[in-house]
Amino acid sequence: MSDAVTSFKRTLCDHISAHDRAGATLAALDAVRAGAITIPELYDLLAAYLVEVGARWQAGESEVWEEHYATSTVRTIVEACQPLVAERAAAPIGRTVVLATPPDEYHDLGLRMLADRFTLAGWTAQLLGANVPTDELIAAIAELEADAVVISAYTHFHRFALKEYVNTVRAAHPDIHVWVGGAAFALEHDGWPDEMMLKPADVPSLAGQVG
Ligand code: B12
Repeated sequence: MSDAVTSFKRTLCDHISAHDRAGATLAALDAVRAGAITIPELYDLLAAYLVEVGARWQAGESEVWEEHYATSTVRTIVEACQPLVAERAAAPIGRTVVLATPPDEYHDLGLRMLADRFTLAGWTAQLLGANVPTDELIAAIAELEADAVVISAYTHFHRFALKEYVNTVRAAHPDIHVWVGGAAFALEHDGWPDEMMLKPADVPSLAGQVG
């Protein structure tokens, strides 16, 4: 991490610890506009920060509401970056990706960030968000003329449920490219083919694999 990014992270954490959502959001936007940090670097930093927040709660060092507060502030920052994402997006590459989490999976912030990485790479990224019923995902893929679908799972329970979800989507859309990811796949992907695995950092080089 460069000195500028380390210093920005300290400023950001200070604002969130002081329950200053506006200050945190302005600090993030200023850092991106000034070129101190790129949007993907900002998202990596925010994702790592939330893992730290979760660990503090698990260790009994912070309250549940503080985890919710931090998550909600991070979401505000990500949404506030939307105009900057649109400004910095590569020229359209003529590919559409639909992003969703399966039923009962409410962890969608990582997926939200991933949607912006696709936009920056020139894709049309259509984010459906969390808890999307199978039939609705199948309908959206058709209506939005998607080339690919990205599905995220956070817990192993949801990773297990994902199998049927993916199989049903593939039966309805045999030609669609499916990528899965999220924290449930962070350590290994036993039982899942390599070609379905995706790393956020690889998004800029994906277009050639689809279509
Ligand atoms: C925020 C949060 C929540 C929020 C989610 C808000 C939201 N809309 O996303 C809320 C409050 C809803 C929540 C609920 C729950 N949570 Co929670 N939550 C967290 C927390 C603090 C942070 C997660 C997060 O947003 N991380 C930041 C994002 C950006 O990271 P990410 O999702 O991993 O995404 C990164 C990559 O994985 C990747 N990525 C994501 N998706 C995809 C997809 C593809 C294809 C690719 C390539 C990459 C990719 O991109 C990101 C990096 O750029 C973690 C703590 C932790 N240690 O992680 C617990 C945590 C995940 N939660 C946990 C639990 C247990 C729950 C609950 C069951 C709690 C409860 N008893 O109700 C419920 C489950 C609700 C449900 N049915 O889904 C556990 C999971 C344990 C486990 N592994 O089984 C954790 C780890 C907390 C803990 N230490 O116990 N949670």
